[in-house]
Amino acid sequence: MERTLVLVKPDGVKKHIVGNIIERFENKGLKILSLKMMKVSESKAKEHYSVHSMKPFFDGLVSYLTSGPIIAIILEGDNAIISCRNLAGATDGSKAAAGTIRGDFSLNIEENIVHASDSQEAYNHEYKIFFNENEIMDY
Ligand code: FUP
Repeated sequence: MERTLVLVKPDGVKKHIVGNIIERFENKGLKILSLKMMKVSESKAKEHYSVHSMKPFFDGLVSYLTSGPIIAIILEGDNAIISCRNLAGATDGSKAAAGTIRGDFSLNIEENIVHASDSQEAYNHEYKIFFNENEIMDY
């Protein structure tokens, strides 16, 4: 059984599509192990996107993730990582296939509605930024 971290980013929360997004993951068969709404600090945003720290878009990415509340979710299921990546769609909303979250709700790469871990290593790095171990349900 695999786990992954999904974030509904500030634009997703502002568009009132949190329920729609969570429903897609639940319909797929993924189990919610933890879920919270939070305002991301600048230091947490920088840690989350540390792999991009040298990229020209890094500062914009950090301001975007800290621009309003997000929903952080830990999901579990067989092949959870690739399954959530497929539901999210291509990084750039203008290129993401219709039917995916980004394909349906995003027009560009800067505001692309969701984050989903892209590997086991990424998940291991990311989930600790948003959750304590005792917040992850065992059921
Ligand atoms: P993804 O894993 O699909 O979220 O995409 P990346 O890890 O490649 O990028 C992380 C975030 O950086 C994306 F959600 C959007 C942002 N980004 C840009 O703003 N410009 C770029 O050229 C590439 C990524």
